[in-house]
Amino acid sequence: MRNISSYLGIASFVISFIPGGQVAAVATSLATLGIDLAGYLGVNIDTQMGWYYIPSMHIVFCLPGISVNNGWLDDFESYTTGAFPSANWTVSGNTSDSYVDNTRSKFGSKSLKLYGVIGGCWGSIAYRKLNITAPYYIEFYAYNGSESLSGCHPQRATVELKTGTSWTNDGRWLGGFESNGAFKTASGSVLGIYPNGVWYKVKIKYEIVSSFTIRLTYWIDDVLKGSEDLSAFAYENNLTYVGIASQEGTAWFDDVSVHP
Ligand SMILES: [Ca+2]
Repeated sequence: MRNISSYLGIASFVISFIPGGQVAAVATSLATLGIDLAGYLGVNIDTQMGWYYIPSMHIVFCLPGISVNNGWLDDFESYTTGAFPSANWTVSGNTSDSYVDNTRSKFGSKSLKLYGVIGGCWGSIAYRKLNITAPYYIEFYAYNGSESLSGCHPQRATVELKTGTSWTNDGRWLGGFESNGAFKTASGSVLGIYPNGVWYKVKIKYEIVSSFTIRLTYWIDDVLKGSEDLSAFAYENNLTYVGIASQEGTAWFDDVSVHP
């Protein structure tokens, strides 16, 4: 069970839900989600079943525009298919062939497809304001395409922090998938090999340890893979955007979130 009251500023709202770990079936039921006095998440599916707690369930926030007090979750369901989700995201680098796609998703029916020019040096990066202060977690599901990469940064799905919404701004690299499926951390450590064509859950914790040091901790598919301490940049406190990208070729992202 997970205490979510700290970043939900409301007592109850309507959600749709799908069982954790299952991709195919998407429940159409609507349920009422609430938080008890201890701050735990509960769901009322119908009045006969009453309230019970969620052991393992993937919650999709389906009311567009609900913003949590500290962070957010974007499932890309509310955007127009075929268009870039400009209401919340800014694209930098390659702007063509990057859009909300209804042909592939981890949850629901849509995801964000990003395309970096094959054989080029022109990735596609989508930036969104973090709306949170450290320490925090960045989570997303990524699905890497299988194109052969030959450009000057032959990587697939990657993630970074940035001081603004342009690839030219100062940033902090957080890591990503290499062309061979290796996930490399910010310092270049390989966490494992993850073949293309599969959805992976990436979770990264960002902490400011001191004015000199920050710490990144990595999970892939909820398996803790390790952490590393890195020297803080002078602009560390100005890293207020997260950027998800496909450096070359196609990568899809779903359920991107930032939370305490
Ligand atoms: Ca989705």
